Amino acid sequence: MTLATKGPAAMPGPFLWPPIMGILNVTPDSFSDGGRFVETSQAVAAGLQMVADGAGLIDVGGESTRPGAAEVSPAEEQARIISVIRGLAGVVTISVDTRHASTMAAALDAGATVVNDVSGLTHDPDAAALVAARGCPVILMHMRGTPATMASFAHYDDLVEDVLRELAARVDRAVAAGIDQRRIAIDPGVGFAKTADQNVLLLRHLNRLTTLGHPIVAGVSRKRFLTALSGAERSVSASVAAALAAWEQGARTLRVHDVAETAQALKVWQALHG
Ligand code: PMM
Repeated sequence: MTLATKGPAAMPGPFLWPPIMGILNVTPDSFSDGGRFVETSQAVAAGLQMVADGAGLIDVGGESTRPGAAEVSPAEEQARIISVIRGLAGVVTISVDTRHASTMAAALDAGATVVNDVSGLTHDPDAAALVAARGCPVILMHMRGTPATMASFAHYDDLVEDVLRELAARVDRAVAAGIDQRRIAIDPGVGFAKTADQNVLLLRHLNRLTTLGHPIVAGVSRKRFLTALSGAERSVSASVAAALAAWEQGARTLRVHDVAETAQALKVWQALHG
């Protein structure tokens, strides 16, 4: 793995987080199994469609982090996503959704410019140093345990305070590793080591996280807790309603599957709120 900076040095200073981040999961069940080349071209086409629909950032991931999901090796993860990143590089800003430093490095070499780590750079001991060396913006998400174990860690003394404190610790750790704090965004980690009720409570009080002084990214799209609330599975309307509520509570980037619907709803919301 190369830790050194490749290509032009990253621009110093803050990063302007776009309002809509489109989700591009390149896992075996995401696209038709016509082989890797077909899968790559379908994934690139899906990414381009999300750009046309209003996404300013595309989040490319090759490992499912849904509750109970099995781990994927970095080699397999890279085989899934690197050609997709190359196909989209230069067209739109790309983040790589990974917990592995070697995948971060390969993705940045292929044209991604943002790192999104659901473990908040705690899973891989090389990750924080890599992000510091590359100078790229990074999303630090809150979770406990791993996707396989996180359900057993959903016990909090004071949910919002605990998430706030644990996110602050992740930010401190990242800054201590040399990451420019103006390039750090935080994410409450909806659905990660949280029950359905805890997700609701956290979203109601999301605004409290703004006290940390970092832009907030929120991912609520098609998450399981919405099924209980809406009575419908993977409902677009339920996802859009939750995304707007997160926006109202201070989220500045919405990580979504349904880009067109969310972008349209956000435009109306913004117009009506002056
Ligand atoms: N959720 C998932 C994966 N990556 N990254 C961030 N920053 N925030 C999230 O909420 C998040 C994430 C899992 O959802 P998916 O399976 O729909 O991608």
